[in-house]
Amino acid sequence: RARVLSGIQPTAGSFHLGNYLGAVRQWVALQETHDAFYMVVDLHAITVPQDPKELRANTRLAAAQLLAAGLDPERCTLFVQSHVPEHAQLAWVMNCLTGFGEASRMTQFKDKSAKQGADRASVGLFTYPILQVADILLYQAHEVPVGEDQRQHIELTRDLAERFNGRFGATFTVPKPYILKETAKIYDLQDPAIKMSKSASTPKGLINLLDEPKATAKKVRSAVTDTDTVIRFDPETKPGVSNLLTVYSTLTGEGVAELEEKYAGQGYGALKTDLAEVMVEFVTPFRERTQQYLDDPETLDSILAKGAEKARSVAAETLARAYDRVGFLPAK
Ligand code: AQP
Repeated sequence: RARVLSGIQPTAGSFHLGNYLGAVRQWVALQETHDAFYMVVDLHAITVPQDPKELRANTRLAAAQLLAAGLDPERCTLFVQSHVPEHAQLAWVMNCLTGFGEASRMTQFKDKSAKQGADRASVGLFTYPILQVADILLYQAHEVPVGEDQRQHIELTRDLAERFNGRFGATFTVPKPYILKETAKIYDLQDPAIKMSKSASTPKGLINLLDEPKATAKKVRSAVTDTDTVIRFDPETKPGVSNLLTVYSTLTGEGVAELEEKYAGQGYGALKTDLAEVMVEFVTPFRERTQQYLDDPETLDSILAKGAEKARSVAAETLARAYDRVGFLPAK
């Protein structure tokens, strides 16, 4: 079986619809066909300041949401990044292989540090993509299921894997991004020119899966569309409507063309009302299942402990090989 690896930050509390449709949904599907490793990336979370108590609670909450979304610990390895110290240990080596200019070109860092003010951004935020390189290479992952915003980081991972292999001999699998075209980028409901994101979206444009279903339905019904009334998938000229059609189609399995036909001659109101209902049907059981996992922290923690053990056995082997190749003297 080919291997996949991906991670999600525990920072925001609730996952948003972009996280789910862009990434987590694919994780659930891939556990059936691949040797799948998924993690809650708490090391990445502290690249911006976190309250320790909240970070701990949000880490469990992220794991609970992943299980509620359909990850099955019998079918995949689910763990917390900081439980596997090899991530930080390989990241150091990767830091030393990365050019300063190369790291400076990462657009996510540029965007995020611009928002915080360049002087306030941490060095951790700057090197975060390199930690991500280590995350992926440790597991010799063939594919990395993510949203479009992560493509550049996967490119960096490929470059560094090739650089290491070229300099020290074949060590790492060179991974490919696994990005589904349809859901690569879910847009903000109020501003369909920007991606839905926990930091850039306004509360009305961001669908948090754990919000009150009623509030979510309201956000869908007040999504920005356009002044035309035709329901047609055309991301260039009708980004708002197209985004709604993508979400609708992915959640129900109905094709976009089918939906265009179903709503032909009807206004945007009908589409939005129905999508609001589809969304409520999706988030209601998701919230309940998440709560069930949270109510039983012992089971949750034991799932994560087993996952970490399995992840560590893979990561330790890769790290040992990489350290040997670099020329570190083995500890006796
Ligand atoms: N709008 C999106 N459309 C498709 N995929 C998305 N992802 C995030 N937003 C969208 C994908 O979700 C996965 C987890 O991302 P993350 O750990 O970076 O989560 P986040 O920090 O909560 O995501 P945000 O909202 O994108 O954060 P900020 O505000 O920091 O920019 C990734 O695979 C990502 O591609």
